[in-house]
Amino acid sequence: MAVLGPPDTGPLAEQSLLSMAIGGAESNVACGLAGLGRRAAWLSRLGDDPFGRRILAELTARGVDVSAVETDPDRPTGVYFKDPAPDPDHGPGHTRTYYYRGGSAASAMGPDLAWHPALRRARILHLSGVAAALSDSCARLLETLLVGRDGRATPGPLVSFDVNHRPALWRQGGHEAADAARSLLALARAADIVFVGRDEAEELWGTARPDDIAELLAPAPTVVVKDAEHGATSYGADSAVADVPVADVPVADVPVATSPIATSAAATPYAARRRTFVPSLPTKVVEPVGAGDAFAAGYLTGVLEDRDERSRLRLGHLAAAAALRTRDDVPDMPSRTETGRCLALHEDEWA
Ligand code: KDG
Repeated sequence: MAVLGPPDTGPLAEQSLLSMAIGGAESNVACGLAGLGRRAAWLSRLGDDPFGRRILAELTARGVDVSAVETDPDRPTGVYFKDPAPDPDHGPGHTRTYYYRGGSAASAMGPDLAWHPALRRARILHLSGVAAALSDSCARLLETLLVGRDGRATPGPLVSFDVNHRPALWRQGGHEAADAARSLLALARAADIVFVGRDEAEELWGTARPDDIAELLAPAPTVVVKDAEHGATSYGADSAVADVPVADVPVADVPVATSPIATSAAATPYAARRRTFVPSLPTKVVEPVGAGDAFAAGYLTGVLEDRDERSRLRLGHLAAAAALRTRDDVPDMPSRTETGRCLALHEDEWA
């Protein structure tokens, strides 16, 4: 998406000049991975318009492979606006977003894309719940990629899923809160790695304790529960990527599900699994948008580099801190020297 917003913290309604940047959960993750030195590709659809051209140019400049991105001559690129004025639902410090994505090129993606050759070359396919709310066809694409997998026995990329609940998009699509809860739960349970915020799990499913969230999302082999400035807890096994074939396209932007999905997944007891907590880094927050995507990029970098769980979570926090310090959705990632220094810190020296 193109992102338009005021250059400062003034209310959107009072602005005469807006600056343009790029955003969108999946492309943000792709940029984060590329910024951390991994190979990343983004698969989506853009309009044949200046917004689409800007997105392609910026992703390319950031090192993301956009060769699989399709252009739709009949539909516009999705756009969203940021309003830094206090949000009545969330209070000060929370940027409000206004979406113009109905009928966009990306919203017309559908299940046919699940067979795109680029997806088979990837080691990790990263998907986001934002796409589930975009359209019914996008919803079916995510269902095909996640729920429609032949169990986890089918060879293919490790599938990572960030719940990314966006109530405004679900409302725009004419859905009740219960539709989002049901759909996102089924998608999350079908993933190999799930990222979810403690607050969004509470809002969606009424479950606030990280242990309970992990239990709810079983049988996903790895569940990472993020708790804002407090820290992140992961549940699962270190061997999550050991069995997947290695190829070279780590990220794809593919939309998800809107239609009702059964919620009867069998519960795997997480109590017996590895539980790792790493506190967040103290950081001056300029704007939180994009921090979750940066966290996912950092964590997945750790997975691709076969690092231990603590290092994966540390990389997530480091990348998230970079996003929190900027108003842009896509931050510059910490250098190799910086990540190396932070990974080497003793536990007492971290945070
Ligand atoms: O996670 C950050 C993204 O939310 C932002 O860049 C825009 O994808 C976006 C969305 O729909 O909220």
